Amino acid sequence: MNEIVKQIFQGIVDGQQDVVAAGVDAALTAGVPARTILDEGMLAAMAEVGQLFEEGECYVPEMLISARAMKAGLAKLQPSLKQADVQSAGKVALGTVKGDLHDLGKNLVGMMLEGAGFTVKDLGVDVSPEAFVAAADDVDVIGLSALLTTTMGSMQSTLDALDAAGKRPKVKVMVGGAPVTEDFAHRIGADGYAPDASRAVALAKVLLSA
Ligand code: B1M
Repeated sequence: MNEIVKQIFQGIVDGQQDVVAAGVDAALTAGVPARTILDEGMLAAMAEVGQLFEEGECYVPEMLISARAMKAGLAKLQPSLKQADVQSAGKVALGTVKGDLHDLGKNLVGMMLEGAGFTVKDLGVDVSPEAFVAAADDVDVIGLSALLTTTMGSMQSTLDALDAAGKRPKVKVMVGGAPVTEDFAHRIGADGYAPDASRAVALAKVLLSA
């Protein structure tokens, strides 16, 4: 692994915002591709933090500090993930479902969608089914993110609420997040599932052309 990318990785694991932000700047200046910084430096580091948490080697406060460091890095990386002057490819409302406070994955999906020319309305975290229903009239696609097995049920509740409010099939629904699978997406009646942010962009394009 590139030395600066290693520093970014370790900075996230150690929760050092300044090291991560400076590392991303330095890596971009050195010509390291944004995708490499994201995949090898940042996403790999968050996976490591999750592993340490599972093994009881770190706790919630440390996870939070690592998440803040990742956010500082993402803020620096965001302009490189965007293309300039792209016409809006469609409108997407994105949110982390009710009961779930994890937002890094959702934010990354939003950044990549914006980079591909989508207009993104970020509904935030812990978003109620009612709030998704309220957003449905203004967008083409709704994106639901969940990181906890316990909040996957909120995806079902959100789809049920959209159905009950008569918002489907006018609006397409895509789902994602670490515990979510293609099979689960089918079972709850979502229009599509994406395992990561790049594939979320590809999926949104497919859903809009359907
Ligand atoms: Co939490 N947490 N957490 N946590 N946390 C996990 C998810 C966990 C797997 C850790 C572990 O045990 N190894 C575990 C869940 C276990 C389970 O449900 N099976 C867990 C737990 C248990 C908890 C708490 C319950 C801990 C506690 O309080 N005892 C608590 C729950 C709080 C709540 O939400 N109600 C909690 C809290 C937190 C923090 C607040 C401390 C912090 C979040 C800070 C924040 O987001 N602002 C946190 C963190 C950082 C994590 C880990 C370490 C990292 C998550 C992350 O940001 N990854 C995580 C372990 C792990 O995932 N390995 C863990 C980086 C991010 C870019 O990836 O979100 O997966 P991800 O997004 C990916 C894809 O999933 C996909 O694209 C993204 C980019 O490729 N994707 C989509 C995501 N959304 C998508 C939507 C799409 C398409 C693709 O379409 C719409």
